[in-house]
Amino acid sequence: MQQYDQNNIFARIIRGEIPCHKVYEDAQTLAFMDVMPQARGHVLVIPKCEAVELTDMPDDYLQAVFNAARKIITAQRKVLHRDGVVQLQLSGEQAGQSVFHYHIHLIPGHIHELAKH
Ligand code: DGP
Repeated sequence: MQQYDQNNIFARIIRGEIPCHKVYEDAQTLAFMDVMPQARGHVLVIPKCEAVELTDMPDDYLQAVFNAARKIITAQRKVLHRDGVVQLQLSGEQAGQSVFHYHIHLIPGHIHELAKH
C-alpha cells in the first residue's frame, strides 16, 4: 500500500501551488480538467483530504466527492450532449494508479473510445 505523500501533484493543486482548470469546488472537494484527457470533457474529482485510494476515504469526503461527481456529470451531459459518462477510479499502482491522491475520472463517452483505459 502506498503511503500518502503530502507533495503529490493533486495535493499541490489543492494548495494552489500548481495551476489547474477548475470546474467545481466546495469545502471538501475540487474538480478540474484532466491534463491528459481520454475524451473531450474529461474531469477529475478529488477530496481535500489525505487519501490515496478508496479504502482511505472518510465517509463524509466520500459522500462529498460523489455529490460533486453527480453535479459534474449532469453538467457534462448538458454541455457535451452525450449521455454516456465513464466513471473510473484506479486503486493502487498495480491497477495503474499514477497519482496517489484519491480521484475519480469522469469521462464523457463510451468505454471503448478511451485511449488509455
Ligand atoms: P490515474 O492513472 O488514475 O492515477 O490518473 C491520473 C490522472 O491525472 C491522469 O489522467 C493524468 C492526470 N494528471 C496528472 N498530473 C496532472 C496535473 O498536473 N494536472 C492535471 N489537471 N491532471 C493531471
